[in-house]
Amino acid sequence: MTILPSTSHWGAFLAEVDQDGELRVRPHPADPAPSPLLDNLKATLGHRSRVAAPAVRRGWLEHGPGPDERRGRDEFVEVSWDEAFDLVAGELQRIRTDHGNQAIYGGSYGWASAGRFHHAQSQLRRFLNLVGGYTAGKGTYSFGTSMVLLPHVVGEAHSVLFNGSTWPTIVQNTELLVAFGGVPAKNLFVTPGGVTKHTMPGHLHDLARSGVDIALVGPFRADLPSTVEARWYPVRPGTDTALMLGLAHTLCAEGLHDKDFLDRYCTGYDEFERYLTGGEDGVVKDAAWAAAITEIPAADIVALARRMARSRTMITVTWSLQRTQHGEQPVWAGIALAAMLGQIGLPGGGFGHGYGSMGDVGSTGPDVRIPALPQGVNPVREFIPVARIADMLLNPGGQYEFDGSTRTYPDIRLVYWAGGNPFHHHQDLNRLRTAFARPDTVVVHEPYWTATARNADIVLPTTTMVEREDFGAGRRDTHLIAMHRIAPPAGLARDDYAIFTGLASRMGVSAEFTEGRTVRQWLEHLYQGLGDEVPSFDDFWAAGELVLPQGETDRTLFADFRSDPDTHALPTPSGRIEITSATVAGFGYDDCPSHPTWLEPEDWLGGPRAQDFPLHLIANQPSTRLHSQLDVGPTSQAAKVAGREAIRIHPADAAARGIADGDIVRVFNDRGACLAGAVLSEELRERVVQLPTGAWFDPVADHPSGALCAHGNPNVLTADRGSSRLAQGCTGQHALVQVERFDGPVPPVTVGRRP
Ligand SMILES: Nc1nc2c(c(=O)[nH]1)N[C@H]1C(S)=C(S)[C@@H](COP(=O)(O)OP(=O)(O)OC[C@H]3O[C@@H](n4cnc5c(=O)[nH]c(N)nc54)[C@H](O)[C@@H]3O)O[C@H]1N2
Ligand SMILES: Nc1nc2c(c(=O)[nH]1)N[C@H]1C(S)=C(S)[C@@H](COP(=O)(O)OP(=O)(O)OC[C@H]3O[C@@H](n4cnc5c(=O)[nH]c(N)nc54)[C@H](O)[C@@H]3O)O[C@H]1N2
Ligand SMILES: [Mo]
Repeated sequence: MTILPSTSHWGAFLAEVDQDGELRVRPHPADPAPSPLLDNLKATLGHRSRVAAPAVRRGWLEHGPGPDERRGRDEFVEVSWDEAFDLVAGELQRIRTDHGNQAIYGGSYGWASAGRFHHAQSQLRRFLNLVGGYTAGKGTYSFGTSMVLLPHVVGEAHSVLFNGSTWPTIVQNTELLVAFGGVPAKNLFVTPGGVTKHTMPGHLHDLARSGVDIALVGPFRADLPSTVEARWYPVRPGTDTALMLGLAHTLCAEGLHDKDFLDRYCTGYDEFERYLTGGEDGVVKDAAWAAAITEIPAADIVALARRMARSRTMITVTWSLQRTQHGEQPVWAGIALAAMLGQIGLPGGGFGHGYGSMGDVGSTGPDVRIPALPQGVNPVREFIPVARIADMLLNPGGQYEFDGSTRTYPDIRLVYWAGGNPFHHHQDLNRLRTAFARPDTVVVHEPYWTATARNADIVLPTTTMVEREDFGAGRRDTHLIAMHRIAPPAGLARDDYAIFTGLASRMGVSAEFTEGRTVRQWLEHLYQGLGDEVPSFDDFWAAGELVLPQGETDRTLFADFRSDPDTHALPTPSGRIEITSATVAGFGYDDCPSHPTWLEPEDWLGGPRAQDFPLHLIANQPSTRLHSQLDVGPTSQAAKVAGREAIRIHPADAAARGIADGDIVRVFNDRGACLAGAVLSEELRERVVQLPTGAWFDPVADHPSGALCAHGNPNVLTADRGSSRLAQGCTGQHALVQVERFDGPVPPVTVGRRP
């Protein structure tokens, strides 16, 4: 047995298959803080949730394509690869001829696996582009709202998201870190594409010892490691904007705002000030006003504002805050507040977005450009904002607004998914099931019988990253890792590349798709994109890794802008930070007005819905896995309570409901219900519960209490609505719910094995 290198989104590793056929995994030797998620990889090989052979839904096989309510409820019939290829190629051909390529939805959002060549979405798009294209999905679930908003406010998004002050700069220069959403350590093991050295735990350790004063703003104390001392402001979820406005009003009322900075570097502060002081709507947004909304005492708000004005202050906002209804506002208000402090562009001061959301935010080192599989050009221009998938399927021809334009949903006949799990990532899963009944055909490539595979017509089993050859690295990685094949493919699984090669040959584009290359030849070809200075591919492959050139980069867009706002004008219409945006004002959206504004969401504790559903659910990222990936793995399973996903609930809220630690509870609202295992925790503020995403959706048919997920997927509870007409971003982070002890006969969780 040889131990071989590979990498994952949560870390590089070495692995071998032992005598019992089990995968043994150990972290990369250079990793100072390996991720506990590595253990989940043990569930990869031969797990009973693997898709063993191509499978076709019986109803589709017998009656042919068409809308079908039984999708997701039917049984599957295994077929040969040849039959599967004939069916998929024939159906693609039919759709193209009868409806045109825009009737194919190839957005296929999702994280798939690390590895530059076998990146499932790139493979899918390369293939679809060669056969006439597809309707695309624009943006991300991660920061889709900020991606649309930030260009209006500061001209572009990338610099804000990925090129802010580095952690060492913050540790050295920042005096006060005001962290909206904290710096959740659990998230920092993950970087898309791979990560060799986890440096964040070290940075957090340095932060703890640095004496930086920290204000943790958020409903969940665990969003900052307990080893990092902080003052906790347990704000009501979804009200951060009101808190920021209260802070801004205090700065303004006490003359603590930096008028020179606002004059020289910003536009539209006066309108914003008029709004703060009540000139716009008669409501003064002072600390007392903010206190009533946020439940943070007014005196604390005033004191915090004064402290912010006195210190080198970094305001950070996690991405979770924009994954909510009106999620544009906390990001825009955070920037306005930082502008009032006049520290944007100073080392360790200003505004940061996503510190604590991803392993590479605030990381040092250059952005490495690792070669990727060319996708070609999509001849179809049609797209949707990615999180509008169910709306699109349910309303063909329907109109909606997006970033200043009115658009029409295309009529989708075929949905093609490879490398994502919409029955993990999308909101209101009961609605999504209805939406998935609409197209003629759903094709899914998956290694596992996820809920998305179960809701397909044709499921094509794919290899996992340990069953094929590739190479991978993250955006700011230190190493390019040779991903060796560690085990043979499970069952009849094939690489996404092999599957598309089979389809391409049936559709007459095989030479264009493969360019005549084997997998190994593709790897060699892509590797050449690194230039002449690197060792030969064979040497790289034998060594198992390549150390990437590193350099310190802490020169931010805003530092240049600060040095000279004319030479380095921002790419906004005014060249300045737009605290008020004439462009956004021109769109006339009441759900995203011209400047940062407090807008009540539907799901918040201060609104009328809270009478029926009095607990605020935080549906955040799981600490025990990446999204839904390897939910059947040991790290993920070890944290389940009574076989269900764990829901954290404050002891007072639990006591009021007769719930004890370890009880199975039913979490519900008017959209759906799921079971979960109660964990009592004082780390939450009262009236907040936390149930992370990622438990594989396991709907119980005909349960007396209505649609019920036996396993604990919070997306049965979240609302399927865009952030606003501006960004139409995902709003899955929040939902109002009720929780009760579940005393009925407990339905088993069955999603972890083949259907
Ligand atoms: N309520 C709520 N919902 C959310 C969020 C939230 O905060 N709250 N967050 C959102 C965010 S930020 C994100 S990014 C999304 C994540 O949503 P997704 O990215 O869709 O979630 P994953 O579980 O990573 O799905 C990846 C799927 O690809 C499969 N896969 C892995 N490797 C391969 C491969 O090589 N080939 C193929 N064909 N398949 C492969 C995996 O088995 C898995 O099923 O969730 C979103 N959903
Ligand atoms: N272990 C692990 N790490 C991950 C991922 C994973 O699945 N697992 N996913 C990765 C991906 S794709 C992404 S996009 C990032 C996402 O990064 P984020 O979106 O930042 O992560 P979340 O965990 O969803 O949310 C962070 C914290 O925000 C807090 N929060 C929620 N609502 C509010 C609010 O209204 N106000 C305040 N002040 N705080 C609030 C929650 O308590 C939560 O723990 O994480 C990445 N990292
Ligand atoms: Mo994400």
